[in-house]
Amino acid sequence: MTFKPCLFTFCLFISGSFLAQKGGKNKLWYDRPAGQWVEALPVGNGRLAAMVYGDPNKEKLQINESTFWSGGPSRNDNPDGPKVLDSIRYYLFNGNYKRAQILADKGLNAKTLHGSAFQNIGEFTLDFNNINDVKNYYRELDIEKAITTTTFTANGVNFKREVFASIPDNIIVIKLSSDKKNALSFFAGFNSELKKNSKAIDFNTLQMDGLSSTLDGVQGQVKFNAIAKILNKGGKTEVLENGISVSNANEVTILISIATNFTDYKTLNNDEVLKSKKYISEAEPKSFNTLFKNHLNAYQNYFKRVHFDLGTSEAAKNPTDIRIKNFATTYDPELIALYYQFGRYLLISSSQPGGQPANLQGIWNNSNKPAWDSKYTININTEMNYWPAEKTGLPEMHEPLIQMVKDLSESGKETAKTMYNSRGWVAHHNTDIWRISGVVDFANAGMWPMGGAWLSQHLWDKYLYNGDLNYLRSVYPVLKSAAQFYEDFLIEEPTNHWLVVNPSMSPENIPQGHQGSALASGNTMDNQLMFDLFTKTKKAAEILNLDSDKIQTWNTIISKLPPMQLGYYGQLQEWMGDLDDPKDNHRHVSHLYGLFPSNQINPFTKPELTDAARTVLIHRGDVSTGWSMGWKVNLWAKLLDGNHANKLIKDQLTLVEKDGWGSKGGTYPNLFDAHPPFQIDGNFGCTSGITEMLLQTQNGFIDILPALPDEWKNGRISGLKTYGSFEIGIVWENNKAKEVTIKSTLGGNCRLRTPNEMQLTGNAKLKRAEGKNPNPFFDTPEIKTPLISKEAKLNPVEIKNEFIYDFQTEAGKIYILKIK
Ligand code: FUC
Repeated sequence: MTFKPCLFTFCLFISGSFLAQKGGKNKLWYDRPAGQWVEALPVGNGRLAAMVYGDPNKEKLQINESTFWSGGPSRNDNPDGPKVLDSIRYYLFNGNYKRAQILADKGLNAKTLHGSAFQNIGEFTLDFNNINDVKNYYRELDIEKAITTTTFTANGVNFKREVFASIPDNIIVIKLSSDKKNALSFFAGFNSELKKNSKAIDFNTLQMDGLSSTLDGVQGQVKFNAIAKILNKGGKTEVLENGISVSNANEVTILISIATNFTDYKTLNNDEVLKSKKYISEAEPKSFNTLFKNHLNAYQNYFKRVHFDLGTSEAAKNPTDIRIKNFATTYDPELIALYYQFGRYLLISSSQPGGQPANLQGIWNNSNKPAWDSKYTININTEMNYWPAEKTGLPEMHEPLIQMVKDLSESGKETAKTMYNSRGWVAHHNTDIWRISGVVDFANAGMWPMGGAWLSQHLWDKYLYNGDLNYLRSVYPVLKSAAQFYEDFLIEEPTNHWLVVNPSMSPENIPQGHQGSALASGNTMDNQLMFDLFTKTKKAAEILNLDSDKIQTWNTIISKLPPMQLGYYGQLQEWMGDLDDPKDNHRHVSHLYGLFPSNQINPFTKPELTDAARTVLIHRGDVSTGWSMGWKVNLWAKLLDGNHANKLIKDQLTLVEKDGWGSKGGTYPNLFDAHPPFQIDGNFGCTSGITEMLLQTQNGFIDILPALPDEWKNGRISGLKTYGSFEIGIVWENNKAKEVTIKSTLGGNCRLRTPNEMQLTGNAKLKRAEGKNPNPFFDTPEIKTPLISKEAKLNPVEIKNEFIYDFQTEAGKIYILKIK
C-alpha cells in the first residue's frame, strides 16, 4: 500500500481502503486535533452524544447521555404563593416595584430547588503508544453521513478513525484501522468525576457505573452504566487496572453503550445495567458495515430532506476554523449553507422521538456544573431550539418538545394550584428533566409565569404544518388547560381596565423608573402571548367541534387584552408604560415576539407596528449574545430586509476562539454557537432565520425569497415546509426566482408571493390573489389597532414587488412555476 502525499490543500488521497476527500460541501474539517472542547466534533443519536477530539496519541471521546441529570424527581413550588400574591399585585399596580420584587423573592421564588443540572458521563480514552512523527493530519465531521473521521500518517503507516452515534442501534461506534498489519496498539479506559466503579469485566469489555450529583438539597438518584466492547481483529488484549490494553491489532471496532435508570420525569426504575448490556448484545453480532448502513439510512432519512446550495468560492478550500475567522472579509457562501445544515444536523442528533428535547447545550456538555445547569430556559432559548424543526423538514425532531409540554401540563397543574390557587397549568422561565415549574434563580429573572403560554404555541403551530386532526385532538387538552390557567390568573388593571398578567416581567429586562425591579404587569410580550394562546385554543376548539360553551369566555378575554403601544421615540413599547430607554441594548427583544415567531406584526397589513419593531431593533443594535443574534436574523427577515439579516449572520459567524464566559457572541471553531459559553440556541435560531430569508409562511401566503440579500445572487433550496403542508423548492438566479416547485400534501388553495412575475407550467393557471386566502391554514389573526404616542415619529414601510398569486392544488401533486 502506498501513501500519496497531499500536494494541494484540496486533494484526494487514496491508499488501499483509505479514501479521504479533504473538505467539501457539508463537511467541517481541520488540520489539527482539537485542543479544547469547542474544537472537538459532536456526534449524537438523540440520547447518546460524544465530542471527538481526534488526537493521534490520545483519542478522547467526551460522552453524554440525555437522561443523566443531577437530583431526581422533584418539585419547586413555593407554597407561600397564595399568601403574597394579592400584595404583590397591589404593589405592582401602585408603582411599588421594589417591594413587589422583595415579596416575590420570598413568597414566590423557589425556597431551595432552582432546577437540576444536565451532567457529564465522562470520557472514553484511547492512549496509543506507538504514534510518532505524525504527518498529513486531517479530521472532519461529515454532516451528510453523521460521522467523524480522523486520518494521519505515523511512522509511514496510514491510520484512520471513524466515530458515529447510531439512532437505530442505540450505541456509539468507533472504528480504528490502519493500512499495515498489527499497527494498532493502545490502552482503552473510561473516566468520570461521578463514577463509582470502572473496570474491565472480561478481556474485551470495560464497564463503568456512577451516580448523578446532589444539587439544591435533592439527592442525586440517576444511575448510569456505560460499557465499551472492544472487538479486535488480530493482536491481543490484556486486562489491566482501570482498562484494557490492545496490542498489534489490524482493525478494532469499539461499541459504547450507556443507559440510566431514568424512565420518565416521575420515575427512576429502569435497570441501567440490563439496558446498556442489551444494546451491546444486539449490536455486537452486526459487522461495522451493517451498523454503519443502519445508521446512515436512519440519519439520511431526515437529513436529506433539505438541500441547500448558495454556490462556492476559493474560501471553501480552507479548514473550517479559518473560514469562520475570515468570514467577514471573504466571500464564502458555502459556509452559510454549511452552518445552516449543521443546525439541522444538531437537531437530528440531539432530539429524537421518545427522548428528551434539546437542552441549552443540545446534548453535548462536558461539565457537571454547566452554565445555567444546561437545562431548559423557556423564556426564549428552548423555543428557539425548535424554530427550525417543522420548516426544515424535521417534524419528528419536534416531538420531544411536544412531549415535554404534555409533561409540564401535568407538573404545572400542581404549581398553578399550590402557588396561585388557579386551575390549568403554569410554568415559569425554566424547567428541567423533572419538569419543575416553579420560579427559579430570583424573582428578577424567574418571576415570569408565561413559560406554558409560549411553549403551547408549538402545539398549535405543529398542526398548521401537518394538518393532522388526530394530532390536534391529542394536544388540545394541554392547550385548553394552559388557557384555563390565565382565565383565572389574568386581572384587570386599574387605569385602562385591560386584562393583564400580574406579576410578570419582560424577560429579563428592567424598565426605567422601576427601582431596579424587573417585575411589572401588562408587558407587551405577555399580552401578545395571551392573544395567541386564546386565539389558537379557540380555533382548535372550533376545528375539533369541542367546548362551544367556552368560545364566548375566550372572545371576551381576547377583547379585553391591551393593544400594542408605540412609544415616544416611535418604538414598540416593551412595557405597558412608555418606559423604554432608547440606549437599551439588552439581549432579549421579548416584545418582538409579536413579529417573530408570532405573526401579529407584519409589513403587509401592520406598517406602523412593523416600523416600531424596526425602531426597537435599530436601537438594540446587532451584536449581542449568540442566541440574540440568531433571533435577530429571523426578525430582520420578517422585516423583509435580507441585507440586514445577512449582516447579522456575519456577526454570528465571527470566530470565538476560546471556550468560556464572555459578552460578545459568535461561533466556536467547531461551529457551535457561542453565547458565550456554548449555547445551542444560536445555531438553531440562525438556521431558522436563514429559512425565513428564503421562505416565509406566516402572513397569509407562502412568501418566496422575501428577504434575499443582494450577495446571495444565485442559489437553490428544496424540501422546505410551510403551513398547510406544502413542500417548497426554489431556484434563483441573479436575485430573481427562476423556478419554484410546490408539492401539495393536503391540497387546497396555494397563495404565493414571488419577487418577480412567474407562470405555472402545464395547464393550471395562476390568478392574481384577491381577498382573504380561503386556505384555513393561512388564517391571520385580527389584532387590536395599536395606540400611538403623540410624540412618535413613524417611518414608511416599503414593500417591493407585489406578485401575489392563487392557484388550486390537489393533494399529492407537484406544481412548477417558472420566471416569466
Ligand atoms: C436567559 C438569557 C441568558 C442565557 C440563559 C440561558 O437567562 O437571558 O442570556 O441565554 O437564559
